[in-house]
Amino acid sequence: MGSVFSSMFNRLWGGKKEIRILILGLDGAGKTTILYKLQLGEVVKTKPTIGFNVETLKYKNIAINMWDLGGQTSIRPYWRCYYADTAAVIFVVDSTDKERMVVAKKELHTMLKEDELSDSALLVFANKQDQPGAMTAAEVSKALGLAELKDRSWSIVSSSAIKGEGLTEGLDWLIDVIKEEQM
Ligand SMILES: Nc1nc2c(ncn2[C@@H]2O[C@H](COP(=O)(O)OP(=O)(O)O)[C@@H](O)[C@H]2O)c(=O)[nH]1
Ligand SMILES: [Mg+2]
Repeated sequence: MGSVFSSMFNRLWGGKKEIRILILGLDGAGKTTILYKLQLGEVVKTKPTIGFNVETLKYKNIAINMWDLGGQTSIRPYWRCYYADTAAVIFVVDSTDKERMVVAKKELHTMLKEDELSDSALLVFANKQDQPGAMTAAEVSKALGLAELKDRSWSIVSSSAIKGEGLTEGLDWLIDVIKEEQM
């Protein structure tokens, strides 16, 4: 699995520019599981003074930052430190968490309003598809209001982070979009 992802990400390597990717979503969505599944190197957990946990991974010229969205509107301004030059946002959703789908939608749309994220591509993982009763990607897409997004490259992909399913498909799409925007 690790070599699959490193060879995928190697396609982004040519440019001199640093490429920044954010992985975001509510707590429990499966973000950390995905980041570890990528096996691109060591994941480092830091706690900025303000008190939210940021997990980071550097792979060649690619910087991946990740944290939990939701609650705590007071710390939201500090997230901006991580938004600059973000090529792509990966938004992870627990497809079984129907109650919090409305919160996920709100967090997603609030975040995408940030100026610095206006050009970022968006990949949504409709995660935990291995679980019974999981909403389908189409249902998650509707619940998140993805069709309302204007002027943005986006895609939603069904995944099971635990089984490692769907991750390659989603990231393949994302890497192609970033590649195109770099040229
Ligand atoms: N069944 C199932 N469980 C998952 C999946 N992805 C993550 N989990 C589990 O969901 C819980 C939260 O995952 P985690 O990666 O810590 O979520 P995070 O808070 O978004 O970083 C953990 O117990 C994971 O093992 C998945 O695709 N399927
Ligand atoms: Mg986590």
